Amino acid sequence: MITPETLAQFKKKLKEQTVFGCFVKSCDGIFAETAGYAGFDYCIIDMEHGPISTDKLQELIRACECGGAAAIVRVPDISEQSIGKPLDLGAAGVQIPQVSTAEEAKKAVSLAKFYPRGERGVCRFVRAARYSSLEKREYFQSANDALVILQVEGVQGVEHIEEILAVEGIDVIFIGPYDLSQSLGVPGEVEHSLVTDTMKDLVKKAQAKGIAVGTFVDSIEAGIRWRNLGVHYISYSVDAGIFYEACRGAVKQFYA
Ligand code: 3PY
Ligand code: MG
Repeated sequence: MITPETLAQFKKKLKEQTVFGCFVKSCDGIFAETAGYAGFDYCIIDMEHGPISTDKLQELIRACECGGAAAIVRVPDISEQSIGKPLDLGAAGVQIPQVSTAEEAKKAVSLAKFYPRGERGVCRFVRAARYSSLEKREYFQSANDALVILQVEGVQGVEHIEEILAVEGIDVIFIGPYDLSQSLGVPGEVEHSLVTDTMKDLVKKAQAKGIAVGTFVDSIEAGIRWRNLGVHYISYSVDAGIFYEACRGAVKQFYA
């Protein structure tokens, strides 16, 4: 389990500088564990896109903890089961896709927090509560510190950004550039000025409210560029993509 101290350190870094991580789609813990040994601050275990199931999720969260990366779980939707289960299994935070309105943002936060900040389903015989061995009050308090990361990645979300930013309990507004590019009518063109100008505007608005911004990048150059523009949660590529690039580079040199 991530300790309250490690989680607090992660949040401090997120506030003051930039944390870097990668997406994990592999069902085996090897990639998530290795990403931590390499120095990534977090992994996003992706249950929105890819084959990861709940029983694999437990192993992947443990692998993140072994390697030292915070285990963030991207859930498939805004529902009690999708948001509550990863937190019960000990995830450091949840990342929720396609948030378009303040109502959706409030619902997402509420499902991730216990009373008085929300209405997350209660069971203390779960891994996050060390199967009941954690003192009850301590569990309810520390559980509410888990990160809540909301993805704004469509025109509707962009239009409602001020109301979304006003919702209590959001740690990061994550801009999904691929879904945003589709929503803006330029699918896949994440470097199109329509996309990057919209993203820059969102970064400014979130910064004005003191909320960290995150994004996905599939190149190191883009990661550095967004970092320099004040994005504090940079999610670089995907385990399989990073592995592919490394293999491809080797093969190209061998056959050169
Ligand atoms: C997007 O680009 O839409 C994302 O969700 C990044 O993973
Ligand atoms: Mg997306």
